[in-house]
Amino acid sequence: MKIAIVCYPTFGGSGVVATELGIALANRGHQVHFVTYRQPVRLELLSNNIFFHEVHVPEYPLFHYQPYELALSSKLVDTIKLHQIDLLHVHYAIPHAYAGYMAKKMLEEEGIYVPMITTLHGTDITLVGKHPFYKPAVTFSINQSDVVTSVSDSLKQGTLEIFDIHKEIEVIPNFIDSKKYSTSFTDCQRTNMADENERIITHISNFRKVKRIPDVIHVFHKIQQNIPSKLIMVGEGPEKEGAERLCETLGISNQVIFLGNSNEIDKILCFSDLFLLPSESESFGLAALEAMINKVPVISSNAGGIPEVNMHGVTGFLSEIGDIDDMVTNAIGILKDDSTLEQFKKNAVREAHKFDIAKVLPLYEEVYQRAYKSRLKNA
Ligand code: GMT
Repeated sequence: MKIAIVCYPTFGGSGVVATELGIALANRGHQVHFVTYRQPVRLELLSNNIFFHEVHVPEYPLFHYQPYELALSSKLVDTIKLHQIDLLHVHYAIPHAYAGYMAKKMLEEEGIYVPMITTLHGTDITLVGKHPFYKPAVTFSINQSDVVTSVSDSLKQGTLEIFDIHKEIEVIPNFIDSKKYSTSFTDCQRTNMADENERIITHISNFRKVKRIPDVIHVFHKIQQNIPSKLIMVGEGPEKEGAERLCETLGISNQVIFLGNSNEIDKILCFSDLFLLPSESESFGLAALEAMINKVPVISSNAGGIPEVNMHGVTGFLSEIGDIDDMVTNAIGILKDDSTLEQFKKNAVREAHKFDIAKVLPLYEEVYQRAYKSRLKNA
């Protein structure tokens, strides 16, 4: 099949999922065309069945806001016609489902019918999409999609509560390619990061408010009073500066390493003993799953879809949002001795395998087949 994928090309989870899905589809013999404003970060190599089409938005001084949706929908129309694309898969409703719908309509004028699959990822619904300024357009474009998928059951329920949706929402969870991790690094270069007697605790995110970065620091502050440890903070975002200042105030700057954005997440997770994810809201928590496949147990909040990934008492622990003391108690419970930590590590990787791409990819392919058949009906 020839599939056009629209996504954000940045470090965010939705872009990562879309890119990894595209790569996996290409490995299965499909032809995949990414349409976005920059080559996606995890898309290192293009090949004879992976293409990238850049959306350019020409600057014009009259416009206070440059019209990205317009440029994207035009690019979709051109790409779909030129490469005879069979279906369109848009990740993140805003503004991708809206631009995709416009492209569909323009193509229909020319007698071309392309089904559109919209995958909801989280903040497009829970944070941005529900804003009254966006809600009517988001509701409309979700309802106009041929198939709608959501990355967790929690996000599905949230979407149905917030919007007036009369389309079936199918849950297809996020995934991980466990084969990529079976050749795990044996030399984790742990000694570069911490002393031998120290535990390594990691947090990876886009450092937005929703991630509750101060909770990460406070939880670590209390853990290190009981257990010698280092904290590795990976990512960039608006809360980073405040986090650095908080570390100074608490006198723990020499134990916290800020690494910035990284393409070597698995190398970092390879030497980690614990992952912290105290988010306010999280539709799935792909970062937690990436930790788990790298044998790292997770201490998290119970927000949104996290309980569908992190199994309480098995792969880590869940706490109420903001319950720092409970997170500390749970973290110490895991880190206190090697045999307990080892058990949680084993559980984490075992549970992560349940989200292997080999199990999830067929669910997307089945959706594509169904949508493709509707294309034939409408042709
Ligand atoms: O977490 C973020 O702020 C990034 C956001 C995104 O749009 O990429 O992540 C969302 O999608 C991921 C992939 O489906 C999910 O794993 C994250 O849980 C979700 N984030 C939120 O719901 C806050």
